[in-house]
Amino acid sequence: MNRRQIIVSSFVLGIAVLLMGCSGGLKTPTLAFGKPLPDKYNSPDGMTLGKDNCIYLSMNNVNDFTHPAKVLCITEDDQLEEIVQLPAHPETGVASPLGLVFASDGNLYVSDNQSFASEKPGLSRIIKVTMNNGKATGCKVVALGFNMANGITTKGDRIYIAETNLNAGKPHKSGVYSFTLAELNSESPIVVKGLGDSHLITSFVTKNEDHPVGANGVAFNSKGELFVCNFGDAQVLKFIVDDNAKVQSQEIFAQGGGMMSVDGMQIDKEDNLWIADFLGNAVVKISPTGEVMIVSKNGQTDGANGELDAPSECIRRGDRVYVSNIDLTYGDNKADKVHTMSLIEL
Ligand SMILES: [Ca+2]
Ligand SMILES: [Ca+2]
Ligand SMILES: [Ca+2]
Repeated sequence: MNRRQIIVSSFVLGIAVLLMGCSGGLKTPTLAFGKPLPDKYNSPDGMTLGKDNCIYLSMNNVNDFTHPAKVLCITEDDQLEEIVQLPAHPETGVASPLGLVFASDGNLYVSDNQSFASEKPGLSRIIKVTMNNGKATGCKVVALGFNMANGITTKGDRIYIAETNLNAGKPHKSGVYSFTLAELNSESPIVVKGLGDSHLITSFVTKNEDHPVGANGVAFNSKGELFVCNFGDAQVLKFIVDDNAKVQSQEIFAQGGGMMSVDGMQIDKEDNLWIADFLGNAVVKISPTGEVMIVSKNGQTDGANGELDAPSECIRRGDRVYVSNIDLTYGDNKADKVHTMSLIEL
């Protein structure tokens, strides 16, 4: 290109960017709660909407594990309330919750991902928090042996949980386990064994060797179809599973489209998938037909003004989307001292 061509093409690019801005293509998030989180809440992650319309939130605290991990709720008027402090793992001395979900028994099931606390495989767990009228009445470990327990969801009398790393060499493999509530409520916890375990309903490969991070967000839509995020490949898989959690079919539902990764996922009442793109610093909406829309996105930041800062989960409540900025040191992100959640008005 000569100088004139460069000037013209820069001008055209400038107009295009301006038009995107004018059409309101990307939404600008603000600070949830109008201020940063206190140090005792330093790494928010998984969220689920309760029947009481509170958003239940895993406060993982990986940025400073000296503060114990808790489950909080975001009330309808945006107050943060503590539900329970989770039991520390006997070997690592911490709990490290990611996904959480209410099952049909009314109790909360929480993924405790110990891979942030120790390099030793197999330490991650499922913790059941017994709930009564919005109050936690106890915690019990109901399953053990995961390497990286991550997203968790439910359908009928079953729990489905993403295992982000099956620890099976190259290429990177991950998958989804399913358990009945009855299995999880026996006297002794279930111990999973990885590939070959009868509870593992599917396993798949992540091709991206720069980011060998697999199954992450998991969620069912209103038709009972199961969606699973494959983080490193920026890919969402769709599964048809029967009531016994046998996979009948699977396909790639969405991939790429501006997404750099797919971390936590929640599905709204209109069957839109809401996905946190950790690597892309973005919040993504995927329509029921698989159309990928980047709703909000920004560069690297500490998040002090409400920007997305390594977001790991987002959830819609009414016309607002709440975003957990886990702000974990990974990829281009460096954990910083400003702990935040973002809010996007639709
Ligand atoms: Ca996650
Ligand atoms: Ca931050
Ligand atoms: Ca950061």
